[in-house]
Amino acid sequence: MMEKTLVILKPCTLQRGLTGEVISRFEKKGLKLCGMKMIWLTDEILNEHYAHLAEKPFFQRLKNAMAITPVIVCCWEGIDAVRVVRSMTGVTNGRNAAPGTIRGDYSMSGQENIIHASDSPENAAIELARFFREDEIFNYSWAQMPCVYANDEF
Ligand code: IDP
Ligand code: MG
Repeated sequence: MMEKTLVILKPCTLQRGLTGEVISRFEKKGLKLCGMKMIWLTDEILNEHYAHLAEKPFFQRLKNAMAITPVIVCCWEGIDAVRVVRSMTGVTNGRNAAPGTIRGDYSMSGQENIIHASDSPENAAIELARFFREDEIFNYSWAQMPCVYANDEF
């Protein structure tokens, strides 16, 4: 299924000058960039986005870390994009993430782990609506399409 998913380049990624590297990985994989902007995350949006972690002892520290600099939010599209991007991301703790994954290659931390990626199609839809207005997601004709996929795949 053609899907859109949310990726957030976290402040550690901006601080370390890794934004281009990370964006480049998704481009090279064959994902289509449908939206991208730099925003400063507010406490309000972080409370929503990390609601599932509100009871954790590291919750406040995590929120602080996510607002040290602006972040870059991206919308990537592809067949099974949610699963593909999650598998490129690797497990949460960078020290446990497999080499070849983004966290496995660039992170040594359980918190400072380079990107956020939506974990299900349902959450991807919710999260994209959380960070993007409708007119900030672009549907355009993509010249790479017939090279990235066989014509019976889309
Ligand atoms: P995910 O980003 O792999 O989906 P979640 O469990 O949804 O992982 O956690 C969201 C974010 O919270 C993580 O990416 C990481 O930055 C932070 N986090 C999760 N678990 C820990 C922890 O045990 N210590 C510190 N930070 C954590
Ligand atoms: Mg998560």
